[in-house]
Amino acid sequence: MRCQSKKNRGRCYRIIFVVASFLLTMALSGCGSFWDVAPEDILSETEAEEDLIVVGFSQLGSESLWRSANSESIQGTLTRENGFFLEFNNARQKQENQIKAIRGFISQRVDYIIFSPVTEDGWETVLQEAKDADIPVILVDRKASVSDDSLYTAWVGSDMHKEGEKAAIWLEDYLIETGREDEQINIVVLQGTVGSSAQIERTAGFNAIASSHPEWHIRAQESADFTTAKGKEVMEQLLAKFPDIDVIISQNDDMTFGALQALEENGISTGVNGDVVLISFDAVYDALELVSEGIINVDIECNPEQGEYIMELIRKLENGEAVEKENCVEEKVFTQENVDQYLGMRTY
Ligand code: GYE
Repeated sequence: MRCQSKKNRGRCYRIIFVVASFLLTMALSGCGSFWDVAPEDILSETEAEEDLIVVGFSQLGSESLWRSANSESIQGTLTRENGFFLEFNNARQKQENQIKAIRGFISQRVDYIIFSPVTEDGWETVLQEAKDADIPVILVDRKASVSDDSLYTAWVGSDMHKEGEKAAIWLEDYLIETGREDEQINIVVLQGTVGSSAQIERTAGFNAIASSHPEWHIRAQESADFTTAKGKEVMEQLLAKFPDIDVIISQNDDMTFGALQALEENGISTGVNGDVVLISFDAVYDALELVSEGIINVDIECNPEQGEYIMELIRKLENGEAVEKENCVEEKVFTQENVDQYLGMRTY
C-alpha cells in the first residue's frame, strides 16, 4: 500500500495508530511481557482494523429524545460487526464545535464524514475543505444550504416540508369533521431552533396550506429551541399574551411536554376533549402515549432511525455505485384512531 496516495493515507495513519496503541497497551499492562506476543498477532489485529471503514460523525447535540434516538440508530448501525469504525462527536448545539469536529475528521483522513448541521447556513468553507481532501460527506437529518451541491455526496433525512403540510391537512380535516371550518381559528406555533431545516421546512410546509385559509390566524411563531424547558417558558409567555388560543403547533415533542406543563398550571386542557387543539412533531414513545390518551390530537412522525439508510449509502459508495442525492425516510401520522397499533413497537 502506498501511503503517499490520498486514499491510502488515512489507512496508513490508522495502521500506525493501531500498532502504536497495541505496543503501548502491551507495555503498560501487567499481564505478560511484550516479547511473549507473536508478531503475527500484531499483524492480524492491524489487518482487522484496516478493513474497517472509518466514519467521523458530528452530531449537532442532544436536545431532544428524537436526537438521542437518531444518535443511537447511527451508533448502533455503524458498528465494528458491520465493518465500521465510528468516531462520534457531540457538538452541543454549536456550529463552531461542528466545524472543529469536521476539521478534526479531515486531518485524521477518515473515509467518510457524516454530520447533521445545526442550522443551514455557514458550511461552504469546511465542506470545501472536505472536498479538497477527497472525503465524501453525507448530510444526515438536517440540510446545509450551499450554492454548489457537489460539496456533499448525499443527504439522508425527513421531508420536513411535507411534515408541515401534513399538520395543516390534518387540521383542515379536523375542523371540517368538528363543524368548525367557518370559525376564526387562533394559532400559535412553538418553533424549533431558528435557521434549522426542521424549523424552516415545517414552518414553510404548514404556512403554504395555511395561506389558503383566511380564517386561520397565526398569532405568534416563537422559537423554544426544541427543548422541554424552553417549551414551558415560551408557552407561559404566549398564554399571557393570547387568551384565546384555539390551536397550538409544537415543532417537536420535547417542546410539547414543556408546553403541557405550562398549560396544566394555567388550567387549560388540550386534545380530543380539551380546550385547545395540540399538534406535535416527532412521535417519540412518551408523546404517542399522550396521543393514545387523547391529550395530543395528532403527532406527525419524524423518523430518527436513519442508521440503516446511511450504512446502505456507504456500502454503495464503497462498491463504486451511484447513489441518490436526496434520500427520504418513511414517516406516518398518528392520532388516537391508529396509535395503539404502533405504541408497542416504539423503541425510543
Ligand atoms: O424534530 C427535533 C430535533 O432535526 C428533525 O431536531 C430534527 C429535529 C427533531 O431535536 O426533536
